[in-house]
Amino acid sequence: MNFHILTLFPEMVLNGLNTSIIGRACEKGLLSIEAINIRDFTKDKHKKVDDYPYGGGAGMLMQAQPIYDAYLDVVSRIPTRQRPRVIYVTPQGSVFHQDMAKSLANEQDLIFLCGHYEGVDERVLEEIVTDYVSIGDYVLTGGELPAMVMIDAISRMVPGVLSNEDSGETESFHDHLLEYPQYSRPEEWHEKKVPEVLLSGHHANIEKWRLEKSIERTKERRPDLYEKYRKSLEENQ
Ligand code: 4GN
Repeated sequence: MNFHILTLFPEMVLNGLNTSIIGRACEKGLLSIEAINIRDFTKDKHKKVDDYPYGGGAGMLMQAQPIYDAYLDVVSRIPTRQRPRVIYVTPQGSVFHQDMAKSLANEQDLIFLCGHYEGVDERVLEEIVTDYVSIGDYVLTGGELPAMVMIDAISRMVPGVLSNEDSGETESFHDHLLEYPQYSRPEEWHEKKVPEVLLSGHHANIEKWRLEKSIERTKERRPDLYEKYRKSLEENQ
């Protein structure tokens, strides 16, 4: 998976994505992450990339030209098959979720466009964007953090990025359920004991306990998800 991020703050995204699991996957060659500085492509002699909105209104807009030329530069370096998907991160997009992360992980190349100021000239969005995606119903100062969130979620779905043990984590019967509680050493901490069943070595009982806890927790914290879980059980009968 090759990520290409069009941004005015390349160091922000690169610094945020070079640590831990994602950083190691880059070293292993499973992922590549490049940040393209949109400002490098402006034809303005003062390196300007923004201007006032026609019709008036607050703030500035990112202009079409530097974004489009940065996009053309990326596309020219991608092996020519189909047009790569271009994700514009915006509060006006469909809300990102795990299934989207899984399906985007099958792409060879993904281009992310990160906006700033009050937005981006609509005409360049019309020409290059294939997917409008949001990470939730709130507004941030720039698209970099949402892009990083999505890239992290997509990357962990790329085969080999997580250890084999971890990689089944979002599969099968765990669908629509929250994770069960987990415990590590010591066996007692602040007068709280680790649940007895987890020390029993009885794998069937442990699985049963974990499923019960997952269900309990989902019902309590995410009634909306619990409803989906209940419906999927009904369908499988
Ligand atoms: C995306 C972008 C929130 C999201 C953003 C989101 C930058 N805020 N919910 N802010 O995924 C104007 C130009 C706001 C770009 C945009």
